[in-house]
Amino acid sequence: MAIRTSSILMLGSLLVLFPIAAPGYQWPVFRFDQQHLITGTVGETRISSLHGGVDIGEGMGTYVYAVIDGSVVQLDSTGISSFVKVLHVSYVPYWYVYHDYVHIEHPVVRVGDHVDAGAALGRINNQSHLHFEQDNGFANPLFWLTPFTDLGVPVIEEVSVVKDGSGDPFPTDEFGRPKVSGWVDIKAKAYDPRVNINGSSGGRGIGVYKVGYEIRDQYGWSVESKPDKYHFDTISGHSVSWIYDPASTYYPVNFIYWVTNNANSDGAWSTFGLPKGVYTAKVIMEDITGGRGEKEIEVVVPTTTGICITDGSVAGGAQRDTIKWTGCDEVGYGYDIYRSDDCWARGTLLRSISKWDTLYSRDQEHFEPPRFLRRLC
Ligand SMILES: [Ca+2]
Ligand SMILES: [Ca+2]
Ligand SMILES: [Zn+2]
Repeated sequence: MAIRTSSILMLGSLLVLFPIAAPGYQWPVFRFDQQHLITGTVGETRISSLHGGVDIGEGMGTYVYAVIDGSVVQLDSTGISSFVKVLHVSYVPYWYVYHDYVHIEHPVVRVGDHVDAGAALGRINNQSHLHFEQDNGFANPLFWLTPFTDLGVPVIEEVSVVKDGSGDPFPTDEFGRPKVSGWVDIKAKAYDPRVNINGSSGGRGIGVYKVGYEIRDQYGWSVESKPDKYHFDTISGHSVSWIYDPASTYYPVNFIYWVTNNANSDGAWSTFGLPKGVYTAKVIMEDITGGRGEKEIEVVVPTTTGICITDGSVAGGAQRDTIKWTGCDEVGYGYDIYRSDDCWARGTLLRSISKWDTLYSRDQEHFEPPRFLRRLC
């Protein structure tokens, strides 16, 4: 994120930080110098897509004004998603930025008009909010709208773990703790409170800005720390289906995040090779001003469930190669074998094996180290 940032100059051994004010712009409804109720934000699920702007809760008929000067480049005065699109270009510093003011009826401007900051564009229609979008969802206006204060921190209502891929729950132990193995997905039902005009919590709820997690072992050592799996400076490159569980809804707000997935691809917490024991999975959510919510659950790794095979672990032979492993004391299980560059990230599935601990030499070329064994459960 380039805005609300700092320039760093190295002067000998002296590190100097020069805060540079964000470009910033005023609010698009009166009063311009006061923040307004935020009822939606960038990155929320809209089931088949992600919400690309900020929703400003104002009544039908409220006038909407340009936040910055520019040219009206597009306009649609029909339907509930009627909008006015304004392009601002400035040269020192060079900046061009598009703003869509959506749910505007009776626009009072026309394509080609120049508007100054504060010029009226039209009125909010029966959707009773202004959808305000910057650069078609490639930017988050909450970084620019000035002033903006957000005092309510994200609320994580529920954390759960499921099997990566199938989404099935794990069995639990006598204390109700999930007994995890293999690839684990962490899910969290969470929201950030709506933001009132004075920054206070305006009730339930809007999307969070940043999603991540941390895994600690029973001694408190962090075994995996990913506090920023994804965040919403933009929705570009973000996929609703990798971020949100399909049970999510936005009316009413019920956002269930796949915490272990990536913004645009699958992901999971790997328990392979972890010593058996009790672990805590902590979900971390942040809002755009750094307000932070956390919630953790205990899970149990009942047995060491995988082993990384590297050089020397495969005994070559004329007829077959024997894969050795440790930590697997049951019989009657099978494996999936994955190629892995680092023995941690899952690569290509090479083969599924049932019950055997041997591989025939004709498969040898497929099993060059490093490789990864996955036990099926
Ligand atoms: Ca907040
Ligand atoms: Ca996953
Ligand atoms: Zn919206």
